[in-house]
Amino acid sequence: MPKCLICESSFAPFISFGQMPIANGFLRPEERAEEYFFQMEVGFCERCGMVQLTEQPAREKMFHENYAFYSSTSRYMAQHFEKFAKDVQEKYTSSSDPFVVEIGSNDGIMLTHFAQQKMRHLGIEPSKNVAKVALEKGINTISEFFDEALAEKIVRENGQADAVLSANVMCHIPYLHSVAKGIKRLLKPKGVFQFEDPYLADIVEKTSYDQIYDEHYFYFSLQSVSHLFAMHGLELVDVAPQVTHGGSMRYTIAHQGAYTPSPAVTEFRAKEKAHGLHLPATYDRLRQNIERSRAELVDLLKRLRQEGKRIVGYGATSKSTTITNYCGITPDLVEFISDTTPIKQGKLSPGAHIPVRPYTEFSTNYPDYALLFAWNHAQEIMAKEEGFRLAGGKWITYVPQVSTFE
Ligand code: DWN
Ligand code: SAH
Repeated sequence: MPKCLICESSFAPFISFGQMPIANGFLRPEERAEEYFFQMEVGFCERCGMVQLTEQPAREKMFHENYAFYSSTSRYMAQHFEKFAKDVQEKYTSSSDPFVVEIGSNDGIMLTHFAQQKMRHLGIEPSKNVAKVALEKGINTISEFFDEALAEKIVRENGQADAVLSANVMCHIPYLHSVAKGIKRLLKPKGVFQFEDPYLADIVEKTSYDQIYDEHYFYFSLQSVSHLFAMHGLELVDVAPQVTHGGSMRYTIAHQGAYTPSPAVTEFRAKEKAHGLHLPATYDRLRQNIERSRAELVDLLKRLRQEGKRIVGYGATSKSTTITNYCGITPDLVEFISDTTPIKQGKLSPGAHIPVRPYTEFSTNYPDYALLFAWNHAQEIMAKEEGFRLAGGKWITYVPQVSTFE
């Protein structure tokens, strides 16, 4: 039986997705023979409440000099991180020469707002290509994986930090004990660690199982997060739900006793109990919902194809790798996937080998249906796709339910 990476208890997986490729491993046709797969299973640790994969590919297979996700591809996300940065500046950077660290800073989408203020900052970003984009924007960035040893080095060279930030990164790191020790070392006595990640309650409620893929080792709740950090003398002092990535939670962590926990912590803990996030039965139900969602999506796509409709994917997201591989969606069902990211274009989607094409191929020859793989950006996308709607195009979504809309 696999062991929980947080509390070392044994747990049984509640679902297996079978063999999955690297979610962001877009490939050239000639690379098909060497494509890497791993067994993707997810389990719930009854002891500490952590939902987690049982296996993950080596980090260098996922995060490297050709990492395919560039944060700045969404304008909405750029605004989100600007607000995040402003909030941190207002609340936590009043010391004489504040220092802010971001873990997994990607192309600098958030740190740019600290660089513009000429505030001391440091981005830690192991994927060299996206780190290079940040460096070119004048954002201090080192291309390393964050862990305890790196935190020690940062403190030696820069002193401790007023704020350590991280968005959609903590859930990617299996060695979280080393990370938590690093945070403990890095924070000033009144310093805060603020991070956000997709929230387990949203995944369960919306059956958004496409959040499950190689990079996302953990699926956090207040219960699992507070337990983990308490093991290292750190305390969960605030939480704030976010609409990003289909429902996320921002957690504020500080040294034990440094701040009084906010009422939101008590409120969301109670909500988690009411939703049964601490009960194995919740995950049995999630598995059933996932299986039903898959059957409905495959039926819909097959029916539309039998009617002669053209279907194109919208957004070659990491999430779409889970959907296409688990549902067996290949180019006979989805002709191609449109994506604005140059590094993905002209390649094949991981595992399912659906061609990824530039956005112009979508906009100059609208399909009958667009399968919205980037459903988390629906608001931004609907606003710019009025033309598709006016041309009679329809959307297919699978979150929270399989359905079509105009
Ligand atoms: O956690 C993670 C999050 C932050 O980002 C990473 N593990 C990887 C990545 O996940 P994702 O690939 O599911 O993220 P997105 O933001 O849902 O990806 C959107 C994709 O859609 C990008 O490839 C860009 C593309 N896109 C597009 O073609 N047209 C996006 C928008 C908004 C558009 O209008
Ligand atoms: N923060 C950005 C990027 C999220 S994608 C956003 O929210 O849009 C996840 C990022 O984490 C990738 O850029 C990846 O290279 C980085 N990453 C993965 N493991 C890491 C680690 N151990 N330390 C720091 N960054 C890491």
